Amino acid sequence: PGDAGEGAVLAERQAQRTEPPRLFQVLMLNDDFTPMEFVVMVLQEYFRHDLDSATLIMLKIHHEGRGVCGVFSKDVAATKVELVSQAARRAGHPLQCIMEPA
Ligand code: NFA
Repeated sequence: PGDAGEGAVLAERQAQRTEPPRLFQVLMLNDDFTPMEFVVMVLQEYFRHDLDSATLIMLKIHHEGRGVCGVFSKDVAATKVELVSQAARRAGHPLQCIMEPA
């Protein structure tokens, strides 16, 4: 009576052992050649930003040199970097997309 029970105790121990997933920022870097419209398109299509948000992030990158596109688990961040880098290469733009621990 008033006791959580063996199952609940084991579940609590398991919860304490499990580390929260580490998060990674995906960023884009400024360059002198990639069109602003391409960067806005990438932010909308690959990161699900709306036009206003995508435009603000693109301008931040343009003026400050880098900007955060989103924060994801490690595997999702790595996939975003790969897909964006491929899209930029395919379009002939030098746009750089990287990830770092959040
Ligand atoms: N600096 C680029 C230009 O003037 C635009 C740009 C913004 C490129 C953000 C890369 C990232 N065309």
